[in-house]
Order: sequence, then C-alpha cells, then structure tokens
Amino acid sequence: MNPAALPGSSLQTETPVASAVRKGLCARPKRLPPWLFYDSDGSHLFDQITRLPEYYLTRTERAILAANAAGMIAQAAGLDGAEPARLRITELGAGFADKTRLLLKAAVERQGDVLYEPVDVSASALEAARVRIGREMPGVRVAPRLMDYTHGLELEPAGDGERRLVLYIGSSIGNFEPGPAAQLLLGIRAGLEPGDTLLLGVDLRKGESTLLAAYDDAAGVTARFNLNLLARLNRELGADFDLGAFAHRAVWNRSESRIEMHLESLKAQRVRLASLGLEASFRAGERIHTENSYKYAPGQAEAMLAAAGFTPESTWTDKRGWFAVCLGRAQ
Ligand code: AVI
Repeated sequence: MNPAALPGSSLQTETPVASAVRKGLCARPKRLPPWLFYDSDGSHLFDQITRLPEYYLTRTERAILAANAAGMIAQAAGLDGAEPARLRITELGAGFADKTRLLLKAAVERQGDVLYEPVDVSASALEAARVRIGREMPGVRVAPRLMDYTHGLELEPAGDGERRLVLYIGSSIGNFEPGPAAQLLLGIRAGLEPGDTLLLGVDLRKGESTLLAAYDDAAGVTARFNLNLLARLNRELGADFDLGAFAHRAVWNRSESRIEMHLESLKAQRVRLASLGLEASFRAGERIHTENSYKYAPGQAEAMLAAAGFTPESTWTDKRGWFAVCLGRAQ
C-alpha cells in the first residue's frame, strides 16, 4: 500500500495541513499545495529568496512601482473621466514590504492620508503589518481584515466619494492554475463596486536559463525553501522524512508556460507520518510536485482581467519586458 493507513488513524479532527498532506500524498503523482511552504521558517526563507541575485521578480516589480507609483495612484483615483475619488487601499496578502509602501506613500502624498486594509488568513502576519506600517508610515491608518481571499472578498463598500484599489502584486496569481486563477479574479471582482480598481502584478515569459536560475539559485535558498516543506511535516505531523534523501528540482514546463518545483526521492524509501497514521513509499526518482509558477505572455494578464469583469486600463512594465503591473477597473 502506498501510502498505507496505519492502525489508530483518525480523520475526525484533521487540521487543514493534515488533510492537504493526506490528500496530496495519496494522489498520483504525489503533490503538496504551495501554501504549505509558508510556516514561520518558510516565510523567512521566502523573504531571503526575494533578495537573491537570481530572483529578479521582486526587484523588477519594485522598480516598476518606484517609477510609476504616483501615476498608478492617480489613475486608480479617477483618470477614467469620473470625478477623482479618495482611495482606500486593500492588499491581498499582508504586505509590509517596501513595494506596498511605495503605493501607500504615493496615496498619502496625493490625498493626505489613506486607509490600508491588508487581507490575510494569518492573524500574526496582519498584526505585524499593522504594527510596522502604523509605526513607520504616518498618514496610513491600518485596518486588518482576517479572511481567506481565495474564497472571495467580503468587504464593506468604500465610503461616499471613495474608491477601493486592490493590490494583488508579487505574481502571487502565478501560483494558481488557470482555472482557479480565473475564479480568484472573479471573486475579487464580485467584492468590488464599479469604478474600483485592481492592480495585478504578473511575471512574464522569458529565457529558460533566467527562469531556472531564479528557482534554483546558486546559494541553495530555494532548495531549502522547498525542503522546508518536508521539515514542516516532520515538525507538525510527526513525520520522519530524511531531508538528505530528497532533492530540490526546478523544471521549466514550456507547453504549460510554468516553472514547476518538485522534491525528488533519491532512493526507494518509506516515510511514516505518525499523526496521520500514514506510511508513504517512494520509488527512487519519484517526485512530489510542490509548486507551479506561471509565466504569462504579454497581454495575457489584461485578457484575464477582462474575462473577470475588469476593463484593463494601463500596463506598466520594465525595459526588458520581464514583469508587468496591470490596472483593471471594475465594470
Ligand atoms: C510567491 N510566489 C509568487 C513565488 C513565485 O515566484 O512563484 C514563490 C516562490 N517559489 C520559489 N521561489 C519563489
């Protein structure tokens, strides 16, 4: 049996982590969802990834925002022919990175102050964002919203004379398969009023060697990030994964236009997950698929916005055309 149910297993009180792992390790091929990366160690490793020389995404998007933040804010506030409105800014994911700050600063410069609503499932991430932004950015009032935005956005409408600008930056949309990505955008649109806007950051297709280096860096940080997933299962589910017996693999899947991350078993082995009452067996060379990161063609993000009920108004990109930030207005 692979994985085998061991005596004493109980499905009754399973946490989301436990049930995702049970489902993923019973699937063929085996897979684990990428949200499992982000425990405390994984979040720190991701933070290190964003500063790696090979990981061009964060610094390219930041440069686009730095050059265009004032224009983005002005456009979101009302270059669509309507009276310019005050903006409130809602961010999907609790960002306190300097990318978000660039937009908050531009909004404060334009309208004196701004209400900032970070949306996240993690209360501690929201609290950290509230404390840091509140302390470091006078003029920004932080109103955290504890919510899983992948199941839709339930927000009070913006006030009179106000419009909401939703930020979904960092190419986070790229970690969703096309169907769920389209559903996610529809869910965001459903939570907005006509005239509100969505600023979407997407990573664009580029040469294979650049892509592979970004997901398999020389210092091995991305490998540690991927392997931390198994370490997390050891910590949280009483598993006995031998981290030395699995290797990080990054693959460019050209036909699907995505980087895939896998964990490859270096030998035939059995792994016990005590709190799941499961034993998983692996063949030598067998992989667990842990992440997809889609890379979009120029114009594709605008088409995705249009399909979800947004009018794509502007796209900002860098000189090399590596990353795009698109503004769509809710119809
Ligand atoms: C969060 N997300 C956009 C990252 C990406 O590039 O797909 C996650 C990541 N995985 C490996 N490196 C970074």
